[in-house]
Amino acid sequence: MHPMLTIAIRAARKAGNLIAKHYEMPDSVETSQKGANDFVTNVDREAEQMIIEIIRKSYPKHTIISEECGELIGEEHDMQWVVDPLDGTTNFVKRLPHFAVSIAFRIKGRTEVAVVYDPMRNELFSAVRGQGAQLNGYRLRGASGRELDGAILATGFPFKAKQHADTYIKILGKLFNRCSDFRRTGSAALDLAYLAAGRVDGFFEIGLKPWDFLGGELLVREAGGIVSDFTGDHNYMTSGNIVAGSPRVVRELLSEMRDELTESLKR
Ligand code: 2AM
Ligand code: CA
Ligand code: CA
Ligand code: CA
Repeated sequence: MHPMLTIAIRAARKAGNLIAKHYEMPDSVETSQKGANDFVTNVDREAEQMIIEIIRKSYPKHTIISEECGELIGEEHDMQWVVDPLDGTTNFVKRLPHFAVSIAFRIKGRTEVAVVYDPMRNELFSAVRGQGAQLNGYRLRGASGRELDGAILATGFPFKAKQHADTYIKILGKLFNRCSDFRRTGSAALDLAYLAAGRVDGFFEIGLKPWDFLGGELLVREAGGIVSDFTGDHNYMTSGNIVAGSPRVVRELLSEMRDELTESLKR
C-alpha cells in the first residue's frame, strides 16, 4: 500500500473513533461559536491533534494545513497534508449522524492520496492518484455515468456567504427544472465521496475551503468524474466554488448555471 495512504487511514480511523465515542456521550461535547452559523467543538480540536500527531510521527518535516489550527509549516513545504478533522460539525452538534474525517496528501500541489472516513457507518473512502477510488476495499466508479436530466444533486447552501443567497437560489431553481431532486447533507467531504460511490450524480457549492474538498476531489476523479470551478476552470483552490460529477453532468451543470452567475462568483 502507498505509505501515505497507510498513515492517512490510521489517522482518519483513530480520529473517527474518537468522534464516534464523543457522539455517544453528548455531555462531553463543548460547543463554541467561531462566527455566524459556524461552530467548533472540543472534539474537532482533539481529533485534529490526534491526526497531526500521527502524521508528525512518521513525517516530521511535512507541512500540515488543518481547519482549526491553520498551517503548520514544515521544512518540506512541497509535502502537504490538508486535514478536516470533522467535516459536518453542525450535524455532529445536532446529533445528526452524518459527518466525516477528511485527509488529503499533496506533493507540489497535486493530491496523491485521499481518505474520507465516516465513523458512524464505518465507511472508509480512499483513493491514490492513478490507482482508483475505493469504499472499504471495493472499487468505486460512481462518478463516470449519468446526465443532468433526472440526476440527484448534492449541494450546500452558502450559509456563510449569504450575499450570494439570491444567486444561489436562482441557480437552484434552474437546476430543479432539470434534475430529479437535491440532497443537502451538511458534509461536503461526504457529498463528494457519495458522488464517487454513485449515491448522488452531481455536486456544487459556493465558497468551500481546501480541507472541505481536497480529499473528496481525488475520490471523484479516481471514480471517473471531474471537478471544476464555476467557469469550467481550476481556480477552486482560491474561490472554493466547486462543481463535480461525470464530465457530462459537469458540462450540463455549468451551462445551466452560466446565465445566473454574478461576476463575483466567476472569479
Ligand atoms: P465543517 O463542518 O468542517 O465546518 C459545506 O456545507 C461545509 O460547510 C461543510 O462541509 C461544513 O464543514 C461547513 N459548515 C459549517 N457550518 C455549516 C452549517 N451551518 N451548515 C452546513 N455546513 C456547514
Ligand atoms: Ca468548521
Ligand atoms: Ca469542512
Ligand atoms: Ca471541520
